[in-house]
Amino acid sequence: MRRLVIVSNRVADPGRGQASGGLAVCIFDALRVHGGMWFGWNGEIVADEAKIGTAFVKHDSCTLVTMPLTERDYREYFLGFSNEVLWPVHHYRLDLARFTLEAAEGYRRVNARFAEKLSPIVNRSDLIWVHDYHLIPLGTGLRARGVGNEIGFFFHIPFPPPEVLSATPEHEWLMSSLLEYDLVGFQTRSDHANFCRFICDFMGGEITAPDTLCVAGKYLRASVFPVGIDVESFVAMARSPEAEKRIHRTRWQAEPGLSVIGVDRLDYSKGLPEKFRAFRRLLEMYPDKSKPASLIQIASPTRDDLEAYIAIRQELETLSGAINGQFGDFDWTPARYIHRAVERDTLAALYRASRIGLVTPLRDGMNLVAKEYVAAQDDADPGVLILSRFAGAAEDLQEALIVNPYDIDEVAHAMRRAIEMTKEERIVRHQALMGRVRQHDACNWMLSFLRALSSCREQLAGNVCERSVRRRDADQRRGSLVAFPGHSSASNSMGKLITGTKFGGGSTSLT
Ligand code: GDG
Repeated sequence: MRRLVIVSNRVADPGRGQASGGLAVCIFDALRVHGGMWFGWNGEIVADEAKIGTAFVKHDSCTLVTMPLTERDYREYFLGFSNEVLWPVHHYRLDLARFTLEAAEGYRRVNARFAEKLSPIVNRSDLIWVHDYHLIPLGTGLRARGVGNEIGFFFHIPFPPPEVLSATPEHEWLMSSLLEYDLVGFQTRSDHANFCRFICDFMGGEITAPDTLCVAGKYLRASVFPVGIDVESFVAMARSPEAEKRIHRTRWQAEPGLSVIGVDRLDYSKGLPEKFRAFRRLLEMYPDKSKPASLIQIASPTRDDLEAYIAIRQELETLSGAINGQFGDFDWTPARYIHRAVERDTLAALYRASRIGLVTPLRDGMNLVAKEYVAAQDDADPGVLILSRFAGAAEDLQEALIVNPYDIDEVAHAMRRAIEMTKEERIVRHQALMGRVRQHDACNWMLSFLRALSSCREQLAGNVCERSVRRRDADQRRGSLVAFPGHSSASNSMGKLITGTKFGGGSTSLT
């Protein structure tokens, strides 16, 4: 089996088992299945750039290779360009984007350092998979250091329409760095369509075959790979004896009415204030202070050094306080807002104990919480998923109650409908949703991406591509003539690089 090298901004420690954040969750799931190496930041800050070294830790089937950042890197690369420029722009929030030259420079610097530290430990047969917006130019840095391997890139976040994206200073440079990857993956068809439109309308490129794009003589593949969850382990977690006990406790202590669960990082993209307002509207819809439902909102802390995140926290605290002040009673706290991360098995139990899963982001790449809520339900008496049409998950999970999260009345009415929905209708919807969650699970996501990545060069074999010539030159500079991993001299028509070597049994083990 060819080794998989996953690169992401942050490497989480699998031993700690409490990953809040979709990227960490799905990379755990991918590495559990495949094994390999995971390279990235260890979450630590050091004072001096000279002290940055890489540490190797073996963990079951995977090796974690990590390094720290400096305070300046954290400020400029992580908070600055990644989270005050790319994150808001990709979530259609141009009003929140803050661009500075220092941040852009920090982003380039840290990406170059990732390339410098990673390139010497890459084997020629490795498949390299780079994750998310922090590392868009990493492919360019690796190519410049002679890495000729197949490299894929996956956007966990939305890819906005070109008219929005082009508000990012540096967008031309960023977009042309994507051309150094063999494969670029997206969560949804609409993200993919936005990307193709950017390539064709703003960069003068063309679509030469399904999922194949050409810009100025460079070819790349771009496809849709919807992220999923490890369904079976989530189902097992939600049905474990510990979960049963917790569900029992939760129900026994339950506030009047049904419970509604929300689980989101405390991020402005997740639509939390709108969700609270919709919940307040629901309470207003019921006469005589009857108590139709209670909301539990887990809002795990994230990026809380940034102004926009401090503001949303304050807004939520005010809103939940106002709802409880207006509607609460001696025996009832209608909105419980928990601003900390909770254990994963607790989440599973809370999902299962809740009649409504309320997932209403204003914009989201996919949203794993929607899939986890479905997987946790009791097949014989399932709850109802209410899902924002602006979550990537809505492209697939059409049997949820699909809502516009900006429309407070519509979301409140969907909650009312869910409260009143018959068990028969809930079961029919749940069965369909569960089928879709199983169909696009974590394993499927990973394997379909890796299969596409390992066959990219065969797919592009007929195209004369300037990139392959540059790779050949880079390989020659490294003093060796190598075939692209997994291809014999006879089958490698891309770069016409001749050896008889086959690495690691080729790509077949991934298929
Ligand atoms: C990004 C994209 C895309 C949340 N709170 C706690 C906790 N979580 C877990 C959830 C879920 C994950 O974190 C959140 O994933 P999402 O997909 O909902 O959202 P993002 O973090 O924004 O993820 C997103 C994803 O990447 C994958 O590609 O779907 O669109 O934005 O698994 O359960 N986990 C624990 N405690 C918490 O308090 N243990």
